[in-house]
Amino acid sequence: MNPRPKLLITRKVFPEVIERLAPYFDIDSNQDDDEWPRATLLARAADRDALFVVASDRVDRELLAACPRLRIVATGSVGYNHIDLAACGERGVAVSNTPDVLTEATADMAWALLMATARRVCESEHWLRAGKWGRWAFDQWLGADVYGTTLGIVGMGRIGSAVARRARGFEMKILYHNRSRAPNEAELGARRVELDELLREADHVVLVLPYSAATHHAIGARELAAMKPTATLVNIARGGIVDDAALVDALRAGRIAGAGLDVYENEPALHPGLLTVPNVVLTPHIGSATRSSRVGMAMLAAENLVAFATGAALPTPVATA
Ligand code: 8YV
Repeated sequence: MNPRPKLLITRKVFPEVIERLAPYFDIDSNQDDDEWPRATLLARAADRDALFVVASDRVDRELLAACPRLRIVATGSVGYNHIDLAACGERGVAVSNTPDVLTEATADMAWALLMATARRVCESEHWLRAGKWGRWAFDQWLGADVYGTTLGIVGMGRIGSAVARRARGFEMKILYHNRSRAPNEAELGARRVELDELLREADHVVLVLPYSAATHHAIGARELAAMKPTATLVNIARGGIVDDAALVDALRAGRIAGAGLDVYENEPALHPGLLTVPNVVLTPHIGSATRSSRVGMAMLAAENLVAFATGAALPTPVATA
């Protein structure tokens, strides 16, 4: 009988996920969730046939060269910008991701950030906690309207569409920018426009596009200057899509009203300016962080690995060629 393939799980996962994988793999895993230096990752991965990684694990040529037996990389994320697909393709390494299972939770989070930013929920809460609430006033903590305003969605994939669906309840005009036309645009009541028009017209801009070299700093000083001074910006996609330094400048100068951010250029490190500007809501990359969504992601990564081990088709492959 062939020995079981060797699997490395780089982060702590749910017990049921280990149980699902255990019959099929010889497992080495980081269930203490230690922070591995790069050299540890390379060393622990070196003799593995399969890797279960997350978005902070860079799968590049260096790692692939260190893992000559590697045949599959299953990432517990929908985003796969941390994986060099061309290099995986050249080496015959399959790649899978975790679409769908996190769509609704992540769309909910976009709305949590949009609402909190528009209505200054965090800013006013900090003020209240600091004991500064002496009396009520007509012009206290005035925020931006959401109901009936214009929403601009940049990136109209699964999550973008889920954000748009929610916007219908707020009777918003929906503009979107995407490489291709969304097949469900009529159903969503959304109109495809160029990025500049979206930035000019939208009262609230939500970024839901994948990160790549082409989308690096897609929102920089020029784009922020094109937005309405009353507008808000939400990023639940990836750090690097927004030029964080330019955003800090824009927030400080009042070129936009506020921002809600779940992702950052060098996370978990933050641009220091973000911690000093008041009109920004900051969350630590929790877009998919509901139990059902995170268990769903880890389980889907596991199902891809089980399919690999049993010679079945991967349920959610990422094209590597
Ligand atoms: C993950 C994400 O929590 O799926 C993604 O692409 O950004 C998040 O849902 C994170 O990437 C962990 O791998």
